[in-house]
Amino acid sequence: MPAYKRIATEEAWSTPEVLKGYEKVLSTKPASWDPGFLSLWGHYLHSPSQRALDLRRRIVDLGAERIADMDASGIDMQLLMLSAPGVQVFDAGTAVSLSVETNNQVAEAIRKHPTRYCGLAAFAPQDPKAAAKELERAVKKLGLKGGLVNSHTMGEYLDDEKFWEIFEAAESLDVPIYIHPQAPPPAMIGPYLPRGLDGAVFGFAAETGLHAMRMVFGGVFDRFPKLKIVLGHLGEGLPFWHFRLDYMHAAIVRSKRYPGAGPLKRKPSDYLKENFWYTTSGMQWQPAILFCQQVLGMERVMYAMDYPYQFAPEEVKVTDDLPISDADKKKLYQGNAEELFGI
Ligand code: 1DF
Ligand code: MN
Repeated sequence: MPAYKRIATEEAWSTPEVLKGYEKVLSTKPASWDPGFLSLWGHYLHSPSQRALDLRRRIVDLGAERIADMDASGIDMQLLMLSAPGVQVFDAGTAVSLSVETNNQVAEAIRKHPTRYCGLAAFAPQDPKAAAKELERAVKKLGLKGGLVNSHTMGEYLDDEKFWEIFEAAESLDVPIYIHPQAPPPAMIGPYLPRGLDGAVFGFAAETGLHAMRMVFGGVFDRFPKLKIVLGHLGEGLPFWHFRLDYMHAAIVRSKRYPGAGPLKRKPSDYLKENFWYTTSGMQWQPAILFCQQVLGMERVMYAMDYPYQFAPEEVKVTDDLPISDADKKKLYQGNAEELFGI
């Protein structure tokens, strides 16, 4: 028995109602409306491949099969989040009502299995006021641990001030917002598609890293200095970029090159170190994990599996075998998540 609980912090679920909504989007919107969504859910909902079959069964299950899979891979607890793109492809009314409905459902599963599950709240950025209200309800009434946004909402990013009441709510509730990937939006995805680079293989990281950097350069954290953001996939590559981001941002500011990229109170890397937390989802590779721990600090990196997309029990061993102390392993697997999410 290890001397820590394994809490997996980016674990996906969905509901038959949301998947039915995706079917409706796929059958009613033209393919050009959102090629990334078509690539992702056109595949997972319709492919006869074993990977897609397993995914369709596992993603909607919060009962016996999921718990058995957790037991088989040594996962004590999952932090559940509504799988990408969540409610963010629906019209505002549908998105708000489905966010409320899915938050109620995940809260019910957590009540049934309080030692195995905790969760984040879905919300609908399409209606920022309703999103802020739902985040507050989900945290205060349902006991969810923060909010989840599946990156862009129909091509829009949260650095746009019209979304900032969501950050106001998160800051005043003192809960983090997880920015989970989704496919790049129509304006970005063109060159990714022909070589299969739009999804989790690379496009997700380009899109989600961009989202985080728009927030940093857009001054979101000067306006909301206590805002806590979580990124998966070891920060979508951003930890590797600190030096260049700082150097080039300073050059951009000095030369007054862009009206939308003005001076900031701190260096870009300071925000990435002080306002962001990181999970290891899909990145069970020791050199990358050790680099992130070195650059970001032992307190900032948390374990995640990315079930059921990356249900790989053997990868737990990679994390167990990291050449770090048992105390640091406990931070990675348990302590950092307990502290950040209030588990
Ligand atoms: C995939 C990967 C899909 C991740 C996901 O949600 C997801 C995938 C739709 O492999 O297609 O969350 N992921 O986080 O790496
Ligand atoms: Mn994921």
